[in-house]
Amino acid sequence: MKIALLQPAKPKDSAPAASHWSLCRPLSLLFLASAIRKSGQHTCEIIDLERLFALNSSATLESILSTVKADAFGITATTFTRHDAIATAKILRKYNPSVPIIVGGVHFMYCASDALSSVPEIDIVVRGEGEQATVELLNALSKDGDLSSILGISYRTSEGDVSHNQDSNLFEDLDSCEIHDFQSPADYPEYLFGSNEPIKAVSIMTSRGCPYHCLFCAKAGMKYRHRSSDSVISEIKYFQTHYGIYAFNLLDLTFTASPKRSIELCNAIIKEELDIQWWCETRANIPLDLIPLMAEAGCRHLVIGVETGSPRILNRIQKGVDLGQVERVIAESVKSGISPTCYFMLSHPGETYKDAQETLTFIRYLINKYEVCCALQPCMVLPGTKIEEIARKNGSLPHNFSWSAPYFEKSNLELGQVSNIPLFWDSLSFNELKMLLEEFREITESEVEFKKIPQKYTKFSWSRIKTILKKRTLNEIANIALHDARVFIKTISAHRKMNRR
Ligand code: B12
Ligand code: SF4
Repeated sequence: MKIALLQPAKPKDSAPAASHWSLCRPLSLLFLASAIRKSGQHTCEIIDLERLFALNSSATLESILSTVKADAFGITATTFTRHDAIATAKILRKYNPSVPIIVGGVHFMYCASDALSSVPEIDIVVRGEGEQATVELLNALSKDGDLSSILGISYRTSEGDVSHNQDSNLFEDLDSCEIHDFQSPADYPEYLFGSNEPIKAVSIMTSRGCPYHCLFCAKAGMKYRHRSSDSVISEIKYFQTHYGIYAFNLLDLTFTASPKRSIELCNAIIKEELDIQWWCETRANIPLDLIPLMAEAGCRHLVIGVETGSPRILNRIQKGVDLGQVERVIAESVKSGISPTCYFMLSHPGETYKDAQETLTFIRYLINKYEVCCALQPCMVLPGTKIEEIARKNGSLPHNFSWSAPYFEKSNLELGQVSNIPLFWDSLSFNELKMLLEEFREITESEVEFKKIPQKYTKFSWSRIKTILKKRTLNEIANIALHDARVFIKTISAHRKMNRR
């Protein structure tokens, strides 16, 4: 059986920020493709509509989809792309009335009933990780069509009722997913996240899940599992040898969720002298001595979810860290040559204007003292989160809110947010949020411009220079030298500007 796996295009009315999001290979579909290939019984084709539209903005969804032929369709979606996923399903059904349409991904996994009862074109929802369920679905659809024993799916029965099978187990054998040879990274303009310079990069995942329970997070509390160091190293080497890529965005939910494993992987990267640069997301409660090791293994940028500068709110949202830990991780990162970015949010449950002011004060302090980059945005409501539960109770979401119904909130755009995901409202008003975000922009515009100094060029260790000399051609070394000289001059002039102020 052949399945066409589709990633929807991104909505056209996105916030300005969305235009900067880089295209990256659709990892979720690549994992499914790898499982299908491994089954040896079925085939698949990946259609990345986001990429196709980025290449050709005058194409229409209908013109692309009308020619796609398969025995089943699988569509992935985030909450941001849910409406485009639904539009995709409708067009596919129009041209293929009897071909089953399966949906999955972080959006649909938490609102299967909603999707099946509101969108007749969706036949099956895969509620969890899709590797096993997709293969089992293809097996069943190619035989008698009996779906009753497939774990982790919801579907419409022949009587038209929605039926939910039991949850599936999480996928454990992460080393078995070989996705590196699907879709060339050369087709994706992906760069190292957090870097001021466009450094060609590719996204990889070294683990899945996160043991923490942040109220707003769509993947909170999902069991943590990781790949072996050998498997990660061999994927890195594959991209180095086949594509000359030396920079990697590690898309793990929390790269440091298991410090023991992070230490193991960093040591393996150092031992192999891979000479890579990488970006990852972490939390403030990691052992401080892990940070210099990560730097030695090539970590250049990391994101820390700080969320708020108010100790009261930090406690209330059960982040499990304090502001002292945040500051220590930042200080250690900067000292080690890693540039940290701190993510903050406004409009947490119970957050007052005074709490929000504390967030701005903390941001100003971090920028002044450590020259860190900070991002601030209002809290969004995502399906399956604790925040969704609270939003339905406090009226922030109407009680009959459906994730499948059209949703366009123009005022979100005024706050720099995507227009199709509801924001969480509690104590802060729209005008207060707007003022706070304006104040944040003023802080960052005046401070960051002069203070964001590329740490990696000020901290060139001798061992790194030796590794580069060993690995690169003369031409590449000359390019690196030119590039560094340019950044050095920029840095000096930024310092001079700062001193004049
Ligand atoms: C890379 C990334 C981005 C990139 C690019 C994403 C892109 N091109 O789509 C950028 C930086 C642009 C980005 C932006 C945003 N992101 Co983002 N991002 C991620 C990240 C780190 C990795 C996504 C990924 O590849 N996951 C790996 C795959 C394997 O997981 P998966 O998608 O769940 O797939 C499995 C199952 O769901 C299932 N499955 C998936 N699809 C399908 C389809 C079928 C047919 C089947 C059967 C099964 C199935 O099988 C898969 C394998 O087991 C995730 C966090 C994470 N680690 O997952 C956040 C995440 C996806 N982002 C998130 C958010 C909130 C955003 C933003 C809204 C941020 C913002 N505040 O503006 C924007 C929206 C952009 C968007 N396109 O949706 C949330 C999504 C929540 C939600 N309900 O949608 C996540 C989960 C982070 C989080 N912890 O909450 N993001
Ligand atoms: S630490 Fe990050 S990934 Fe884990 S639950 Fe919190 S926000 Fe989600």
